[in-house]
Parts: sequence; C-alpha cells; structure tokens
Amino acid sequence: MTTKRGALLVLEGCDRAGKSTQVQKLVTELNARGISAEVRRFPDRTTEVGKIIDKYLSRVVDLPPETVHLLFSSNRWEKYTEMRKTILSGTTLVVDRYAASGAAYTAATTGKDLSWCKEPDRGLAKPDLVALLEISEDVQASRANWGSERFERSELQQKVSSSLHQLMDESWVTVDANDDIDKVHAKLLALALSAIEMVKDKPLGELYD
Ligand code: ADP
Ligand code: 2DT
Ligand code: MG
Repeated sequence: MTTKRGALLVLEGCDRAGKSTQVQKLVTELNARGISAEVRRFPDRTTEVGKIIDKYLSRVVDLPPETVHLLFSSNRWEKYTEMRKTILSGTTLVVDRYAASGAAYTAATTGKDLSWCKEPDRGLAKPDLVALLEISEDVQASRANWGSERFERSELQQKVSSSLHQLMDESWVTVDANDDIDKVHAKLLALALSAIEMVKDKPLGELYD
C-alpha cells in the first residue's frame, strides 16, 4: 500500500484573529483522533534567517522593506524541503501564517503590487486549504494589546485584510473568528478533516501555478 500524503493547512488573518490559538488546538485534536499532524509557523524565528527577522520585528535592526520581504520568503524556503518531505510521508502540517502573509504585509506596508510581492514564493508547496480567520474591528480592538513589534498598529490591519482578500483562490475559505474559541475550533476541525480526506491521493501543488 502506498503512503497517503498529509495535507498542508494554513491559517491566515490579521493580528489577534486567533491563528496561534487555533493552530495549536487543531493539531492537538487531530493527534487525539490518531491523525499525524504537526504545527509550523512563519516567521520561524529559530532558523538563521528567522533570527534576523526576529531582530527586525523587535526593532533591534532596521532593514529596507524589499530586503525584509525577501527574508520572510527565504525563511519559508529554509523550511521547504523538510515540510514537503513531512507532508509526503503522511503528516499533516497546520501552519500559522504562510506565503499570503508575506505578500499581504509587504503590499500593505509598501504599496507594491501583489504580483511583485508573490514572486519570491513561487514554487513553494501550495496549501491545500487556507482558512482566513476574519474578525471585526471592534473585536480586534477588544483583543488587541499592541506591543512594540513592527506592524502592531490597528490602522495597518485594514490594508492587510484587503490584500489577503485579493489573494483568495479556490483553496481558501473564510471563517468567522468573532465567535468563541471552541466554536471557531469546531469549524476549523470540520474543514481540516475534509481537506485531509480530499487530498490524500492527490499530488502536492506548487505556488503560484
Ligand atoms: P493571532 O495568532 O491571530 O494573533 P492569538 O491566537 O494569539 O491570535 O489570539 C490573540 C488573543 O486573543 C489571545 O490573548 C487569545 O487568547 C485571544 N483569543 C483567541 N481566540 C479568541 C476567541 N475566539 N475569543 C476570544 N479571545 C480569543
Ligand atoms: P506573528 O505575530 O504571527 O509572529 O507575525 N509577517 C509575517 C510578514 O510581514 N511577512 C511574512 O511573510 C510573515 C509570515 C506579520 C509577526 C509579523 O510578521 C508579519 C506579523
Ligand atoms: Mg499569532
């Protein structure tokens, strides 16, 4: 019997939408059901490139926006081989932000067009499902406790949200993330289980074919 592949599931959305909370809960529940699944997150601040990104986000270093954009993409390429291998060996990856955050944040902060922003990520593993967690401005404000990291500003979030919507294709679904944690989790679990079943015999795609 050939090994069924895992799925590449991505959670996207603005700050405080609940991505990190939901990614953890989803993997815990999938594992509890006997499904092999692991968390990945971007930026991955533990890699060599990730360490520079961490210094940039925490304002220890300043860098031009084009350089930062390429670093975020490079951080995904650092993990590409391992992620692909893991998925093809049967493990589902649930990823906290991915290429869409890369394009959307740079488009929102620099005004560069999305095709420029997408280009460095071309050829990365394509998510089987991107769940866009959407929250209203009111709810975001109630959850927000903006720190000192770059991009933690409410006025930037609308632009990011608009860019994320422009990036949607047939693999995306929107999820109302204003609900309580367990309701959002139940929706994401149903989406994840169906995606895992749907893609297990299909090849893993490439961005942005
Ligand atoms: P993100 O990773 O999208 O920035 P987090 O998962 O870190 O969001 O959540 C941001 C904050 O909001 C955390 O304090 C978290 O406990 C809380 N939170 C997450 N989801 C919900 C929810 N559905 N309802 C209320 N609070 C939430
Ligand atoms: P977290 O708060 O989720 O750790 O994100 N970002 C992220 C980009 O600008 N480009 C990217 O490619 C990615 C993955 C979003 C830290 C910040 O990094 C931004 C918020
Ligand atoms: Mg988070």
